[in-house]
Amino acid sequence: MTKDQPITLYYSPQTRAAGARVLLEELKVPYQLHVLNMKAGEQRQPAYLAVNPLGKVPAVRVGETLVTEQGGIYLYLADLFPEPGLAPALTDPERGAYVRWLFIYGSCFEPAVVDRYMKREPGSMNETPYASYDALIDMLDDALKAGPYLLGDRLTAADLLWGIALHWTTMIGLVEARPAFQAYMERINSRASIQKVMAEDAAMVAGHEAAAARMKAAS
Ligand SMILES: N[C@@H](CCC(=O)N[C@@H](CS)C(=O)NCC(=O)O)C(=O)O
Repeated sequence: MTKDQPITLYYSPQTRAAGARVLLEELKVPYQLHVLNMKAGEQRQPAYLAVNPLGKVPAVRVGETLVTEQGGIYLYLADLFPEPGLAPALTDPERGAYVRWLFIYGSCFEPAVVDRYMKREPGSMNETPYASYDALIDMLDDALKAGPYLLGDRLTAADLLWGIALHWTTMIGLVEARPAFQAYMERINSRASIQKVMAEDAAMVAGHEAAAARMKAAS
């Protein structure tokens, strides 16, 4: 059964893979990290391109099953390990809102913040997959003002994804830290799982920088 198979998370610290690791911590399942040093370009080497031809993390392998893309990984893992209750069941009326927020993240929020980061003109509302940045951010604000979580009282895997995403996008000024976002981020980011992953990431990054510098000096 897939559920009892070993889990490998293809990982690099302080990247989008951190959220997938936080989810595994919250699901309380054993996993191993396959760490890629992006500062040394390991994600573009053939060994990793055989896992994800896009050279992007996260990717997760559970037994024979490989999943890439943050939304896909959250959806898959939270369903595979339902015990902590981070995924409304297929028959739960809240399943629709849950899946919507997971997909809004990848289909709307990521393109919106990347457009802003690249200072790209997004085009008209009907040309843009997220309509407009303001419409998207207002929709998120409305959901979080009602709070405390995206689905109301219930914490789901979608909150881990969004809490972490708001943390890095507000930190670099791509998204304004509206009061509802601030309160939500504090709620999510104070979780022990996130604190643990952030602390271990900081140490890992320092090791990667030193290794990349040694490789450069030796070349
Ligand atoms: N669409 C992917 C994007 C993942 C992504 O952009 N990951 C970055 C790290 S934050 C990456 O792997 N970059 C390595 C590279 O492009 O060389 C997802 O949502 O999982």
